[in-house]
Amino acid sequence: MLKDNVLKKLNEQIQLEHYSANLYLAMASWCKANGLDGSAKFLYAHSSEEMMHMHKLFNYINETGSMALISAIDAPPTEYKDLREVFEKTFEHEKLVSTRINELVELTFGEKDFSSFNFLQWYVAEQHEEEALFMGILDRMDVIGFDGRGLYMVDKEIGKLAVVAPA
Ligand code: OFO
Repeated sequence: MLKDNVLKKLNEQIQLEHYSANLYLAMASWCKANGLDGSAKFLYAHSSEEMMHMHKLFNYINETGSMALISAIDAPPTEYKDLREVFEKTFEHEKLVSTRINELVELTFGEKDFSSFNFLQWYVAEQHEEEALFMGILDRMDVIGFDGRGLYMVDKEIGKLAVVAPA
């Protein structure tokens, strides 16, 4: 069984991963509505990946004999100035997720809950990859630029990064 404070924070993380999935899904919809099919494809796939992150936490909590919770999730924004803003927001959001994961790691270590500490190492590595992924997209935008066919090229490049999450 998990300690109450660890359980509370793990359940909050479930809520955040769920929000991440909805945020990226809403962004995918904005991209699709604006003719940015490559970015829509990438964000749609990334939304599925966030659902996988959520399920992983959910299963872990239940395996310990504690109860995983699904709670209310805020509606994500639906309007963006441009594609650059979409990906600036993804990067900001991933940095927030990393902060929350680090806080959880610190808590489990302090509580000597080494099973949860060990479980969370997967998320530490994942957040490193995710921050690098989104930072890389912003860098690509800077290199290609948005002049002329720039937006088309950027969108095409982002579409190539779409990875379908394992079931
Ligand atoms: Fe992209 O964040 Fe989940 O963990």
